[in-house]
Amino acid sequence: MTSAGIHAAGTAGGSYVALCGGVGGAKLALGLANVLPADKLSIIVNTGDDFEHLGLHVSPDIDTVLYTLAGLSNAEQGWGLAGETWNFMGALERLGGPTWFRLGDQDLATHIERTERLKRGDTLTAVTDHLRRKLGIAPAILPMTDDPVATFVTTDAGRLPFQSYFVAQQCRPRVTSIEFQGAAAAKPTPAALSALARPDLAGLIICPSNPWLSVDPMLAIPSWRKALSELHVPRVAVTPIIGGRAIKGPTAKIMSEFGLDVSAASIAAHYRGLIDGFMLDESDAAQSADLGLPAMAAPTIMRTLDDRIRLARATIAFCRSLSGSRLVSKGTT
Ligand code: FO1
Repeated sequence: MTSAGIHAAGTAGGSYVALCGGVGGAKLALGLANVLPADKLSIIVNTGDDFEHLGLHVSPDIDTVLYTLAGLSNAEQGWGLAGETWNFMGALERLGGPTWFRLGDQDLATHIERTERLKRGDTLTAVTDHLRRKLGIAPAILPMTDDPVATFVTTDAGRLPFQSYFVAQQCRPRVTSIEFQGAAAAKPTPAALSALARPDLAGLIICPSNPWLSVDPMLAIPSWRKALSELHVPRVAVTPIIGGRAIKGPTAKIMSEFGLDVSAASIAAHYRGLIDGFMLDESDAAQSADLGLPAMAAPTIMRTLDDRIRLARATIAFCRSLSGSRLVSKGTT
């Protein structure tokens, strides 16, 4: 991120922590990285999608954030690299190997380098920081934990590991419950906790990721939920549901399978007690009044980089507008 890419206007020096999952979250993370100075943004990423595949440790949400912030991502696909080639997949297919989870030739280098470093004893945090630097990304990109956490989806087709549900079954099975194996014993990383403990922290932003699949893995880690509930700065969530539907992915489908209204209000209710403000799309502004917490309506559909920057600015401004009330309501310690 060149300094020219940073429009620091209106951030008044505070640092921000963004919680991010897959594609939708990465879009806002990119907007924030364009608006905030690099040393004022820490992006904390879900690792519940991680899995072992062909002997490689694959961290899809981390890679989506890395590639997006490096300007290398395949934007329309949402994951993987632009201009990717698939020679490895073709060669593997010829040998009868599994090709349901597609690993591009350049993408493969990420999984091999990460797996090698993890085998040498590096933490996922250290590996991710190495990859971030090599890809020329300025803000900190931090796994939510260095401990193993794996999302499993219980469906009418059985209990599926996340990638089997999401990729192999293309989210078709009906979901009855979601669990995060390992979360109860997992710990936030020291780097993530210190980002939350910074004296200049001015806000926490939950990016428009799927709450049930991409944010709940973090909230299922006891000391994560505790750390978030004890924050003395405004915590704002951005809706992934616009006009009753999700832009991408299974969020709306899972909500209806859980018997929830597919609405921004259901998202706000999901985060109740953990957020001080909720950003919804301007098309849903009418819902602002009955959310039971401060809400701001803004354009939340992000097609262009400018859309991402505009939403990032609006989210930061919303955090700052809450800072007075938040400190008063929490009292001064
Ligand atoms: N998503 C797919 O729908 N099909 C794939 O073949 C696929 C491969 C893949 C490889 C590396 C990677 O980092 C992500 C990949 N994804 C693929 C996306 C992955 O399923 C993510 O977990 C989702 O983006 C949800 O976060």
